[in-house]
Amino acid sequence: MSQDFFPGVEGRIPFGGLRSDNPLAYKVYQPDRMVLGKRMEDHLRIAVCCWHSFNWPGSDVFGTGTFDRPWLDPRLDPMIGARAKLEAAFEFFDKLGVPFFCFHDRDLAPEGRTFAETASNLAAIVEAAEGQMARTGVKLLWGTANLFSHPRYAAGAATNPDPEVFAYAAAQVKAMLEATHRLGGANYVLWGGREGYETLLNTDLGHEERQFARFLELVAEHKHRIGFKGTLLIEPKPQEPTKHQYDYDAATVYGFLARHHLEGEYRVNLEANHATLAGHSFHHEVATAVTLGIFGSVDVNRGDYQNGWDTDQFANSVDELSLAIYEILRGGGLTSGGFNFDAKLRRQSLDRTDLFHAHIGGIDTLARALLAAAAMVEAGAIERLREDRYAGWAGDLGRSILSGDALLEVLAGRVATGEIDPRPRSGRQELLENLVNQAIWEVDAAPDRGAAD
Ligand code: XUL
Ligand code: CO
Repeated sequence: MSQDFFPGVEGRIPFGGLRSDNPLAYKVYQPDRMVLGKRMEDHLRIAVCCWHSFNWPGSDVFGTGTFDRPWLDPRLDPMIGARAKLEAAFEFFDKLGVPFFCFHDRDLAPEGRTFAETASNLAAIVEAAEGQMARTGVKLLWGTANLFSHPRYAAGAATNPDPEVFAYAAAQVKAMLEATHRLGGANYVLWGGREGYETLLNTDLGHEERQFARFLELVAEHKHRIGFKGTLLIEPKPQEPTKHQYDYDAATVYGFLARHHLEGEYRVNLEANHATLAGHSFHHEVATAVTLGIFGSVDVNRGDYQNGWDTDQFANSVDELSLAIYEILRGGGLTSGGFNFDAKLRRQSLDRTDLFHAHIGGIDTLARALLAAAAMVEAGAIERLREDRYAGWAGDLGRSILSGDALLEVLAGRVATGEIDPRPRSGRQELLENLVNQAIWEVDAAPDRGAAD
């Protein structure tokens, strides 16, 4: 396998600007550009994921892999393949110029014949990754354990009816949490793809809930035991592969965490198309998580509005992402989280450079959405209209209701005398929608607005 897996791209992807005719240049993304007093790179904290981009051959339920990923050849010694994959992945991260990557244990280190062999494979790859990280300066946004591909997890990992599977999953998460800690990961993610049910006829919902809560308690306990300072994140998804997943959406996850007194230990990693599958907009999911105090990180991608499954396409809508980023900025911005491209190429995107085109487009979309969201924050008009809508709550009546002084009897008395006689007011939705478009168009017209001096 070649030393240089992406010879079609020489060196770092440059910034070309909006008029650039170089398809392998950023049109908007400039890591050092200042936006609201912070570097663009620090606002977005972009990551590439290893699973779709390096460990998926381009297969679908009807067909085999189509991509040129020589390290996935089953005739190859799995560890030789794993090392070649790691090198190609770091060459890609470095040329793309992103600060972070993310991986599942099994994306980079193959499962062995025994747990001990698997653990030693992971340890060897973690050591190699450490070297690549030192060489390139690319950091780990988060690690996670694959608790869904192996047949042992067909009926769930933490929520499996067999406690031995629970124990096996616990051992796997312990190893990956420690690997993430060793690599200085900023977060650790738990996505429960098989934590749910296929049929209620064979499922003890209450028992599985207790198991799941216990699993999360044990992971949090181990995090503190080893001194891992990163954030634990749960990634909500309503279904697929399981018919129903317990971590349905941000609100469901919050309810579960609060019921088990775990809301101080976990936040959420929100994925754009998981929101769509749950019947929400991504804007809704981000706003809900920020409001509940559990917003953590983002898996950025998009679905297809005609398909009911997780198409994991690269994000390309500034309109949609600018609203989500607006909520993130209102909430104070990202802390340990980032924007991870949990997105995959289409099966016909066969050229090695297609992986660059996909990420460049997604990153520019994020950058543009950030500029639009920053313009909304700076103009302040949307926030002022929202505040004005609730202004009554700062008055005597509003305060007495919320403080608990005004009982129903008191309120009813004031209404009965005619002292309280509310008049409906406009919600100004169309005006607000125009202000959002104005911010987006303003960035179109003056792309350097907010740029560093
Ligand atoms: C699956 C998904 C996962 C998680 C990590 O839909 O999003 O890739 O992000 O396990
Ligand atoms: Co994801």
